[in-house]
Amino acid sequence: MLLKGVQLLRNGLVAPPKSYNFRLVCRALSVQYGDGKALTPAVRDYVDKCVNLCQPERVHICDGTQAESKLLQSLMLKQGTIQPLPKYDNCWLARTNPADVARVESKTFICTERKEQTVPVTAKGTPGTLGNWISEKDLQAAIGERFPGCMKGRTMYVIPFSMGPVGSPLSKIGIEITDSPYVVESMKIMTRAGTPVLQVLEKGDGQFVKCLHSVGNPANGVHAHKSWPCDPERTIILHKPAENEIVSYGSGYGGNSLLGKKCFALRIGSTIAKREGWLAEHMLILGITNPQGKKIYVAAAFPSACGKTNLAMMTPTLPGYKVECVGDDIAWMKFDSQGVLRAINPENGFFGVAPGTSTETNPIAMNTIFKNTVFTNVAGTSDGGVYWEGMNEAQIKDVTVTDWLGKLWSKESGKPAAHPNSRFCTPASQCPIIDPAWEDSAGVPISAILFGGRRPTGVPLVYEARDWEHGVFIGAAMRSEATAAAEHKAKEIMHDPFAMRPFFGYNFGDYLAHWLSMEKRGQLPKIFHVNWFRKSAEGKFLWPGFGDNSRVLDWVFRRVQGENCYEESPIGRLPSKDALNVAGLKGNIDLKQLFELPKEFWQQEVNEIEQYFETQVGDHLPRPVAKQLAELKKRVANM
Ligand code: GTP
Ligand code: SPV
Ligand code: MN
Repeated sequence: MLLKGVQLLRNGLVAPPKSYNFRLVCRALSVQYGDGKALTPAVRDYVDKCVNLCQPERVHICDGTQAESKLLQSLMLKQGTIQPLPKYDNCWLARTNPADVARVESKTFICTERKEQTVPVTAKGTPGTLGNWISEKDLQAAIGERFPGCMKGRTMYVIPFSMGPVGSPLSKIGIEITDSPYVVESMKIMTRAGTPVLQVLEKGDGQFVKCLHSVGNPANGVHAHKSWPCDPERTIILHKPAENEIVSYGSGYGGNSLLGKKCFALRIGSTIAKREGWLAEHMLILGITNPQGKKIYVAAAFPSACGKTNLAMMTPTLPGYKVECVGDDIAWMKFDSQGVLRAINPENGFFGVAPGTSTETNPIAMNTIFKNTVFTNVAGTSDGGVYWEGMNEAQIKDVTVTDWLGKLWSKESGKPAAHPNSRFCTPASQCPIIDPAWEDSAGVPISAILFGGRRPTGVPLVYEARDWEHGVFIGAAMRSEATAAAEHKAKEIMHDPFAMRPFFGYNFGDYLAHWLSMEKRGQLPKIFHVNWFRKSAEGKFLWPGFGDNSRVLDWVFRRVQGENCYEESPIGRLPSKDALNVAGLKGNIDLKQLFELPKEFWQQEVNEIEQYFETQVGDHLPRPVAKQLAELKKRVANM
């Protein structure tokens, strides 16, 4: 297909016409910042193709320095994208277009030759919910309708970045091309970005993931919101795993635009992991030391806005315990030559949910985020600070508050001051409990994996899988209340297998088979399911959560050490009587209600899972997972 001077070739999303010559463009185009010569030939070629397609006025090759940050901050100040927060040190507040506030799952696509490489074949008449497939032809058309000339008159930024420590054998490199200085500054926090990455590319195999991003052309008049250009109606996020390529258009927000995160580390990452025999997961990683001084590492998959950041930085209420943070959102895990499952956090920062973060719930986050941080869609205060729901209200006693929409706010309005998906973007290295091994290129050994979600009824505080196969089934059967992290209706209980529903890079059935295949690779961590969110009939949380979740980690720890502190139940292993350490727990905690397994609920749950597997996964469901469901069904019938 020929698109206004740009030919999009089959073996890549973005390719120039055959007659195209890089040196010609270089002469015509001013490299406004950075050193074009530092680019490897393959990177230059990619930049060149993007220049040809997007037709920017200038190119800025990011070096990752502080001087560069100063420059971009003053540019964003001038454009009104950010405002300073003088109450803190080098902190900024960005307010987005209210139409661009979260990930858009319905506009996120994976392109493979055959549809079932991306998604399972669903039952007749059932729309799939495990990802969206797009054909090559439609993908080319989508790019052709959006990208030609989209950066006219503006600057194209080239961000070399590493997921994982620069130069580590487990790390992978990406090049993100964007027209958003906000994305540049955020990527410099969330990844290791800048010139050193180019040096590694030069010395290594030269492989990188191609990431093209544009907010769209403000000159087209589609941007009502001057300081936050975006094109919400035409937003689209495209992935081509076979080419290690990502193209994202129209949104500047989070996972839509910081392409190292969900697009690369999870969607493309999971396809690379499948090929290479490892796992790329939506998981936090933490280290926990018990009162005897023994330390283990735990990974946990909870859906978006369901408590990963909080658990990863937890301050245990149980005396003698210490938690240290390796990562809060993504884990790359691989068995080493000794058969030990080792995990690295490919990220360099936290893009964490602001509302609910306070000195009571997450003091460690509060001690991390008030320097070198970009806040997005939180409220601002007249003393140059920030505010959100759940933060100590004493903060706003003598000041006026401007809400995330830029309007003067009062509590009486009944509206939230901060958007429920407002976030802080902050360097991981600033976390006071960052684990000493968080940048260890060998990764940390994982002894336990937790799955969890927001389950207001029926699901106990914690239970343990009977074995690996049962654990894989538990991951596959995960459900959780929808949150503001994506465009779904809040409160609806949705299936979110492995907390990966929005992030699978390939067919979920094949993903399950891949997880099952880990069984022969090495020593398997124990698998658990946790639920901090069970509610009483009055709608109150039954469990205090946060630091008291250390009581659940204590049980997990003891189970990992082989302590016989469990009893069997139809759904899995529960803490035996008195095995959960509740000493010193404040308030009246109704443990009976917290662990109750109502037969009717579990019958419905089993039917729902059965229905889901049948209609959504169909023939792609591996037999061992179907067998696990059948066995659970039998046990529940005999409850
Ligand atoms: P993503 O960054 O979207 O992947 O989310 P996340 O899983 O890191 O979620 P996060 O830890 O930021 O938690 C989101 C919300 O859940 C916040 O408002 C927290 O206050 C709340 N939360 C976290 N842990 C608990 C808990 O143990 N109990 C209760 N009741 N709420 C919690
Ligand atoms: C999530 O939604 O799981 C996030 C935030 O971690 S975002 O990066 O926007 O995807
Ligand atoms: Mn996440």
